[in-house]
Amino acid sequence: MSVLDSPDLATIRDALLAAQRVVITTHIRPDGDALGSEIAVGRWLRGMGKAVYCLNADPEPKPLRWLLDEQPKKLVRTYDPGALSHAELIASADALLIVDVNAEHRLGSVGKPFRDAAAAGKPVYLLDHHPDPETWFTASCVRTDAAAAGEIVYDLIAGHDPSAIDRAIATALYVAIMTDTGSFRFGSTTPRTHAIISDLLERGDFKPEPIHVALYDGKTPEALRLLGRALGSIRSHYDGRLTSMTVSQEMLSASGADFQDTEGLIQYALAMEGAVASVIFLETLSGIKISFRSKGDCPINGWAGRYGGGGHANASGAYVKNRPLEQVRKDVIDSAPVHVVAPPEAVAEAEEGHELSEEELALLAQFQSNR
Ligand SMILES: [Mn+2]
Repeated sequence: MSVLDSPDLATIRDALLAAQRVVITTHIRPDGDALGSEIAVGRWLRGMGKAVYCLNADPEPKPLRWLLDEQPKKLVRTYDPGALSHAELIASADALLIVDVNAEHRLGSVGKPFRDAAAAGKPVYLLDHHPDPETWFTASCVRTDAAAAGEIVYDLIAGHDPSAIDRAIATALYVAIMTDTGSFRFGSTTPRTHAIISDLLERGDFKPEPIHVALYDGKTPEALRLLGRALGSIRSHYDGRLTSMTVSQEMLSASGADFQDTEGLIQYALAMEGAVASVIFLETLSGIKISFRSKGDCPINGWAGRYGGGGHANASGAYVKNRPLEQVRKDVIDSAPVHVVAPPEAVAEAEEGHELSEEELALLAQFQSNR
């Protein structure tokens, strides 16, 4: 297995290898990529005798608790801004590392201490695969073509010592890459993704099935009742190219589900025949969380950007406060065409059988393959 190395990654690897005390963090509401990536780095560095801790603003979601249970005690902790011991961990670290997120506000309560540490001259490194990173880091390795931060972490570790990838690290990286690629189905999945997974399976000697069961087959009756209601809320727009789903507070309480149970629901809206993009509106107590998903060459991060959010080309999000659900819904759906509807000229010309330009042919192929 060849390692994809680069000067920016090597800089961060050298800095981590030189450090004795490292604190790692990731984004709020950490997912499989966030936790798997930081655990893999943490286990790798601890394996060399370094003092390493992951301090996250939020605890792990329930389906990932087993992964945390497999780690040494206190490798991953939920940051307590009032805890002296946590402040001391950050203060005494030689290096801080951020994975799978690139903006201070997405670090939650850990954002300020990390930013303050950077301002005070402590090295803060970034390993991430999201576009448009902030620039306050000492060094960054950002690969937007990586399907998961876990792929970059694989290169980080394998570029130093592939034999360090034991079962624990391989399992953590498998979780990172598998979850961020939607079980290897999103457009971000590449031959390299599978090559890395192949190497992880060989080195780690673990079985994928129990991981998938733990992550996806542990639904509570309440979560399945919510799924039923959410499926009933699916609407189709613009000739079916866009679908939407809505989860209100009323639906959550009527089903008895947790907000965490809304995770992954949008995939069902995107499963409708002909849909190239989907949007889900999740009513929280403090605002409307909007998630955007798309298939193929249909970037929706610009659409999320209109509502103050952002993310990947095929998976983005935004959060709107102080506006009622119905109004946000209408606004977002009304603003969809420029982002998800194919240019009408391309369709009209094709129907009339005119000669099309290269550009129009490409647009048309995209439009048709996405239907
Ligand atoms: Mn990720």
